[in-house]
Amino acid sequence: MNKEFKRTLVTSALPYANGPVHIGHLAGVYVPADIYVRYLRLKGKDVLFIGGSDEHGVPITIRAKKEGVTPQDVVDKFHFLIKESFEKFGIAFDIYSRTSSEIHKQTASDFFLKLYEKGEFIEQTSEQYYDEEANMFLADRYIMGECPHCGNPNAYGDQCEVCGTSLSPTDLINPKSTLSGKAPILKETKHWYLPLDKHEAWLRQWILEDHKEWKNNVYGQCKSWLDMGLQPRAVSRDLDWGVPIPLQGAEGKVLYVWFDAPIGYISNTKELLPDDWEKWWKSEDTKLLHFIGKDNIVFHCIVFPAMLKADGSYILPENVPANEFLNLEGDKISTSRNWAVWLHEYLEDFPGQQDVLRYVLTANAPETKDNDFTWKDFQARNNNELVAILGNFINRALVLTKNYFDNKVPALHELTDYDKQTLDEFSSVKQTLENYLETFRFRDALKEAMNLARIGNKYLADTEPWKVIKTDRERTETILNIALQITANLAIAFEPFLPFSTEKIRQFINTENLNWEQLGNTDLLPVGHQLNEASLLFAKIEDETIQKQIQKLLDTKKANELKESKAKPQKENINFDDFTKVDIRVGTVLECIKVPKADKLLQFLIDDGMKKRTIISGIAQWYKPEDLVGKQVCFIANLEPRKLRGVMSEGMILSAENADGSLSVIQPSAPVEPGSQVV
Ligand code: B3M
Ligand code: ZN
Repeated sequence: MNKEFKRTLVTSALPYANGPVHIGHLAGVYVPADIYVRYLRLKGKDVLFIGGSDEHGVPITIRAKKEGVTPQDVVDKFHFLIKESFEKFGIAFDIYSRTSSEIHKQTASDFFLKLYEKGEFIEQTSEQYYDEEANMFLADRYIMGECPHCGNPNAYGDQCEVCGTSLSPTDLINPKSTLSGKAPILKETKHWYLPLDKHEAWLRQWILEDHKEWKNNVYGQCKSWLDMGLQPRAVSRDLDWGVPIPLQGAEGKVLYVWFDAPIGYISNTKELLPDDWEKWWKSEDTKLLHFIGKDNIVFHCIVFPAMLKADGSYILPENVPANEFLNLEGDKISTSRNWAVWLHEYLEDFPGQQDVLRYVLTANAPETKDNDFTWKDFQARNNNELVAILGNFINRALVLTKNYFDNKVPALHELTDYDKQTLDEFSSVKQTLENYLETFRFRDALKEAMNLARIGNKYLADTEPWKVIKTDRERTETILNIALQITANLAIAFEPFLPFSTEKIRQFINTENLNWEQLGNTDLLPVGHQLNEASLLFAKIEDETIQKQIQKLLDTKKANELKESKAKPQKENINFDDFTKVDIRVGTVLECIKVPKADKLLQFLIDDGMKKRTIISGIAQWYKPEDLVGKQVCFIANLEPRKLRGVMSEGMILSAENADGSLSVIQPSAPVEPGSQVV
């Protein structure tokens, strides 16, 4: 498809305002989108870059409940944190708004209504779990129970996190509502469905035939969805957080978050351009591009296009350059396990070094497969590439010009073959870079830009102006003129990737207006042009700094292991005789009091079938004295009596110890005679 477009509308996935953003977000979506947009702007193209927070959905309501605040409180907190992180990393949105805005609610509501009125939905009644105590239908995430595949007792209604199987709530054995802890009942509820099956034929043609140029990972995923056959998808939910369904009798129902979120791209455009938004969404000469991560492919390539088509007045995306995932030090990035490099923390730990992260994430972007971020690689790329090649070259060119020529661009004299050869290498750079950028191959584009700096670095190393100056001033002038032209080219070539550093370079060379078309020109800076004072662009990152970051991750890993360790290593084997030496029995608790001046100890009086015995137990942190009175407990009857806090304790009550150290007393599953032996 080599259609000419008048304008480009770039959207980037709306991150859930349910937590801060991390390097995975940046590498997968926002840096690539930003590179593309900056490139188009530098070319003088008409482009709009839309971002925003996705503020609906069940995880946000769960977080709110857990923290005892409203969902709006949750999204307020994270929306602004996320927005700030993006700003600080130079992600140059034209607007970064949010789906809890009025204009969004109105837009999404109208969108639904139009489809409803056109008869684009089907209505279906089904049975869903309902919590009678909380008086509400339960979203899948609000139901827990036993996984039918692996027996994990804490599987969620949509997925078992132990074996990874996708579930539906009715698959769970012994389902329980996480709101009340009670077993939910099945109750009828009505929902609206987008019949994707009816859209299958044109989607097949549009993607599989007309868009063979889409990235392999995207095309492949779409093909496998289409080959499996599309099913109707519910676009409503029983929930009290979201965009209300604008129909009578639909009280307590909202739009499904994946229905309203992509409409957020439209509402945010409308918010920015209230009078002019339509040409961006409805005109055939607009090129619409969605930058997303791989988990969002089906929504952007199949569901949202079907919604747009059902409306009938919108254009469809021209491409969806989705990326794969970035891992961190070999493990999947995970918000809940705190396995991430958070952008707001990076900004604190590496102030002013946003471009370093942008560089590393682009050089190592997960464009065609999942990739790994490691701190060692981060350090190496900074020290060996940004500092040693790009920074070093520019610094030498500028410092030498200052020292020898009073910070003015020196004259160009006769060129040697080597000079010509060096300048020649510039002539094809623009085209090569464009080819990569236009096809979303940002890693290759960055490599090409770095190659320019390599050429410059090598040129100075080979020509050695610091030696030549001693004998040949004219020749030195030529060398540094060429080095400065290369510098100006680098300011253009790197602008999409390293906006902060290129701004500095432009400042050093005292040239504000550079545009993409000038790339490859070797007369960008006129002879005599006054330069400014330069400073270092990049600083070496020391081992110590990297070690600190690695240690931070090791600490996280340790904390997670502690949380997740289900079992301590097994003790050495014993024989049966050893076992029978231990006399474990069941007794009934008659009385229980706190041991004075001992926070951890409870004193029990136990009916052991023969007599009343006193046992001291260190479980006061987890049980109140009255909790266990009348209950049965297991205890070791033949443990040597010993005095604790002045009281003789005749045995030991058995408890199970959780990974966090908390204790839970062992009890028989049905009442037994006091004194019964545990065998
Ligand atoms: N919030 C999911 C995600 O962040 C979702 C994207 C919406 S894009 C319209 O992965
Ligand atoms: Zn399972």
